[in-house]
Amino acid sequence: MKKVILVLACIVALTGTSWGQRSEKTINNAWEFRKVGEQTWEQVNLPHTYNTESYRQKTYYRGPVEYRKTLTINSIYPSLRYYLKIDAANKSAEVSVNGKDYGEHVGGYSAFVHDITPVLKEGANEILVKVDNSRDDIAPHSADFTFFGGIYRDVWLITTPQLHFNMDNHGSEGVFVSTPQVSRESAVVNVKSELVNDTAEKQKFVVRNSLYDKDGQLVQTKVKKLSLKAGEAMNYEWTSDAVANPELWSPDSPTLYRLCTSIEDAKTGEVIDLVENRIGFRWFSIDPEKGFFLNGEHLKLRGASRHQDQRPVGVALDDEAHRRDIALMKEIGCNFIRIAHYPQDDAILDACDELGLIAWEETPIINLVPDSEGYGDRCETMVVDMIRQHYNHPCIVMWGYMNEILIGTRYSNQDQFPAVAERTVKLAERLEAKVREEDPNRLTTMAFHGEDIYNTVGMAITDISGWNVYSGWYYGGLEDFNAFFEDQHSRYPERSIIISEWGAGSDRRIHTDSPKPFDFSIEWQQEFVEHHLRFIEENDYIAGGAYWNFIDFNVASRQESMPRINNKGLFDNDRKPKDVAYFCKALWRDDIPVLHIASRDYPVRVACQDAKQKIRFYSNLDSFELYVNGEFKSVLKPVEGVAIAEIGLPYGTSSLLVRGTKDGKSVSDATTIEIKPLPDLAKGEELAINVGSKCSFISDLSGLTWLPDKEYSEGAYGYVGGSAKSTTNEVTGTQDGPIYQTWMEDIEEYRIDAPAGVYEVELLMFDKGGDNSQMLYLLGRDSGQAAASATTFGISICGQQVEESLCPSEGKAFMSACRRKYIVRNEDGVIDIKFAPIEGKTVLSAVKIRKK
Ligand code: GCB
Ligand code: CA
Repeated sequence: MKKVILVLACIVALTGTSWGQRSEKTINNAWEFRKVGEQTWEQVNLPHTYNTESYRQKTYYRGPVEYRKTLTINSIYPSLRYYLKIDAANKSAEVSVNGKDYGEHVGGYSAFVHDITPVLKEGANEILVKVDNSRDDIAPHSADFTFFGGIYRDVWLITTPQLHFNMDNHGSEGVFVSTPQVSRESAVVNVKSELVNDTAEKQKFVVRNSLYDKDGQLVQTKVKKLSLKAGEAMNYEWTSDAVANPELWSPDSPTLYRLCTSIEDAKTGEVIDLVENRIGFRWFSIDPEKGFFLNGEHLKLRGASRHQDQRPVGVALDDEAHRRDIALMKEIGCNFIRIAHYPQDDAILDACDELGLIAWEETPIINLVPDSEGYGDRCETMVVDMIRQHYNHPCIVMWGYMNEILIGTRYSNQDQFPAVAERTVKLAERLEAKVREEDPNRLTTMAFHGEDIYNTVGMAITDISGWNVYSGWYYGGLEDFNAFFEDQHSRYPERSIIISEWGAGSDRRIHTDSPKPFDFSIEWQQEFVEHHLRFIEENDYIAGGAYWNFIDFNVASRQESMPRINNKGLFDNDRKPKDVAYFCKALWRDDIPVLHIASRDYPVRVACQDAKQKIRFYSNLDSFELYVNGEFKSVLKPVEGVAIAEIGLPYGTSSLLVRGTKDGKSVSDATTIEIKPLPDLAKGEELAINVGSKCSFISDLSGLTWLPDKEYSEGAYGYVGGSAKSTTNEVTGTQDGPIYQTWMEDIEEYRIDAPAGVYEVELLMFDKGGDNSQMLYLLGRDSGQAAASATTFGISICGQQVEESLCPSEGKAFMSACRRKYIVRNEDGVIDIKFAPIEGKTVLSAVKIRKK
């Protein structure tokens, strides 16, 4: 053995070849950052974004910035080439190294590589990266998410030997692996490798492809002798022999093989360059009647779309945070992910390969194709970047390239629709052809918004029509969801359908017994998800669905109940599951018992002693037992994942325990619910009412519950006259926006029966000003516009005039919270608050009273 090594060493010494090695390392530390125009540089680490203010304010910095780093290289080896790889910089990036300009990369969601060998020197090297997230000429044109700027993924220094796999191909590794034929009996691997000889001599070498199974056993190895003249490049394609009885890749069993593609010295066998890929053997098809098939078996695609931000770091997430998300999705039973609306971190793709999530990945071409010079070219570059970079991932089954691309002229600028539609169809046809040329082995798709126009203008050109349908949320009721798809399927029976988006918002502070669309209650989201998900499950012609969204995500411009957040998540932005996530789990997972008391989102309730509490349980068991405070209560039998119990609970904290078995495995869940009595005015407790709403609102600042409103009846509280109104526009100047966003308009009186005494009465109001409704999908208009005249009215409480002429906006603070306390004397056991209109309509959003 020793001898052989000696001999080899001699050969290397004699021929004088020293190839050096491929190495890859991140260089994320000790960068500096500044906005263009600023003098001082700030120390930062990558990944980094300069937009985390988007969690706090509706506008965020969009403009040019600079990053710089001094890269110290101790020794430069002439046998090596040096590359700088940036995994993502949003939206455009211009790199220069030691003053040499490398031009611009467009697109904020894919990697790019520069060969810095010619300019690199021993000692200090200056890297400068100019990034700009304000570029409207780069997709997305507009979208419902924050365009976080920055170098927000890893930066790598990569070296390769001078004879190497091509590093100059759209950020790819120069090796493209596919599995064009797979069956249970046999599979074939195809490997296209791009080889480059950057040495000054002709090189003779071999390319070796070795396939290993999941245990590391060699399955096949093949070599090919090749040669390249100095400075030349070539492609070499290898198709493996049939692999007998391959272990297939699937969500249940994501088996990965390993493929090593190497360039080896023809004489010595020394490995010169080496690239490793993982392979999943699977095949798939889609049928407009029967849905999606993986490895010949029907598989309902069950999943969610995933945005990538997390407070407080924005999109500058470390790999483990990305992987955590895929693990959470897997845990609730997803077998599918729509990687929306843009290519994501390699860590996501790796995790999908490993955990078995089937992926749709897409480019961020959204809302509108603007009439801007070169837009289509830049879109095509993004498509090619995405496909070449993620081509080797077995998880990817479909490529998407546009989202709701016709919506941009549907709600405004409708006169431009024909021209927009024409150029959109043209670009779609171009990109569709490009995707098919780049990757004939995957399916194509795109996401339409729920209007028939996509069919009529000629956009239905992809293998799968993705539909984003929000019935039961932005429009229509739950049943309209079913009707939409039944109609599509009957009129276009030859089209394969996937539900690329469906979702409803929710806010843990908001609860009700009578939920309805757009109340942002936890309860509406639950009813909505329960209905829609069952429909998706039950209809084979629907290939599957991607719930919108896996998480509550940041949209700086979004208003609604949690400004800056689109709160349709199954998980919140911190990745805490909402109860409804367990409904998905109950429906989707069959391999483990699922039993969840769905009261975590509403653990503290204000109610009368023993008043019936509606409690949901999400479970895949046939039946389970419920115990309250240690006492057996009942046996519950879930129907399609849900059981509901109405149980009276005493004041204080009660314990709930459920337990049962499934397939011989026992499971239990336990939690507590606290019932707080209604406030006792005599004791000085506060009575707070969320006027104009059937929902209670629990402040996450004070913990105070604002009770649902009702019409006045004797012995209680309530409004007299007026009509209930609501808005999804933001009310500024408060953390408790939802209290204001529902109100009574034209209210005459608010009455509260209360023991006599001196009271502090607090009224919450706002003036919505002019016509300022935020439009569907956020396509335009803003809040807080001045009105022609400001709402003004007088108020008297307990017969005492407390406001002769109150103008909540004072003529300028429209859409802004106005909260006033009055000290009044209640002598006859009723606090009656009377409103007298002067200008516009009287309004009241909430009232709170406390006996002094
Ligand atoms: C959509 C968009 C998505 C939005 C979503 C919503 O249709 O494709 O980007 O976030 O609706 O929540 O309104
Ligand atoms: Ca209210």
